[in-house]
Amino acid sequence: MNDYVDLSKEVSYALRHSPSEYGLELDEYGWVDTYKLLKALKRNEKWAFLELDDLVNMIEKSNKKRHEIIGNKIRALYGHSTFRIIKRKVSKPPEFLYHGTTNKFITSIKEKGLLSQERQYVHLSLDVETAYEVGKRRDRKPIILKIKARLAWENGIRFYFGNDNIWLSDDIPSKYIEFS
Ligand code: HQG
Repeated sequence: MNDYVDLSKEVSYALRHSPSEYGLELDEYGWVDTYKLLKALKRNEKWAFLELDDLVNMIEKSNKKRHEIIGNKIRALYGHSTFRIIKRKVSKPPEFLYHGTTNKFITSIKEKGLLSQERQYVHLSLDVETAYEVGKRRDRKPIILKIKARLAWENGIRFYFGNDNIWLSDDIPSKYIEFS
C-alpha cells in the first residue's frame, strides 16, 4: 500500500466531517475504535486489503500530523466540522501564534475577528512557516496574521493544543490580531 495521501484524505473526511457515513460514532474527544474504522473503510473495494499498519504508516509518512493512534483508538487532531463539538483539552498558548489567510478575507477579519467558519475551532499555527503553508492553500502570496494568544488567553479566550504545529482556539476578536 502506498497511496497514503488518498487514504489520509478519506480518513480525515471520516473522522473530521462525516463519521456517520461510515457507520462510526466519535466519542466526545473524537476517538473511534481503529478496527471499526478499518472495517468501514474496507467496505470500499479500493481499501479491501487495508491493515492496521497502513494507518500507522499513513500517519508516520504524512508531512502534517493530522491523526493519532493511541492503544486501539484513532482520532483526527484538528479540522472537525461534525455537528457535535469535539472536546479538546484547554491549554495555555505561547505568547504569539500565527494565522495564514488570503488578502480577500482581511477586511472581514478586521471587522469580525477570526471565526471558526465551517470548523469547530479557529486554527492557528505555532510559527510563521506553518502559517505560510496554511495560507498558501488559498493564496500564492498569503497574509500572515500575528495573534496575541497569551493576552487573549489571559482575557478568557480558550486555546487547545492540536499538534506540534497547530493550535485551536475559540473565535479571536480583532483586538488580539496584529494586521501589520
Ligand atoms: C478565514 C488545513 C472571513 C480563515 C490547514 C480561513 C490548517 C475568515 C478560512 C487547517 C474570517 C477558514 C485549517 C472572517 C476566518 N471573515 N474569513 N471573519 N475568520 N476566516 O480551512 O485555518 O491539510 O476552515 O482565514 O493546513 O485555513 O486539512 O481554516 O482562510 O491546518 O490537514 O476562513 O486545515 O489542514 O478556512 O485551515 P479553514 P484554515 P489539512
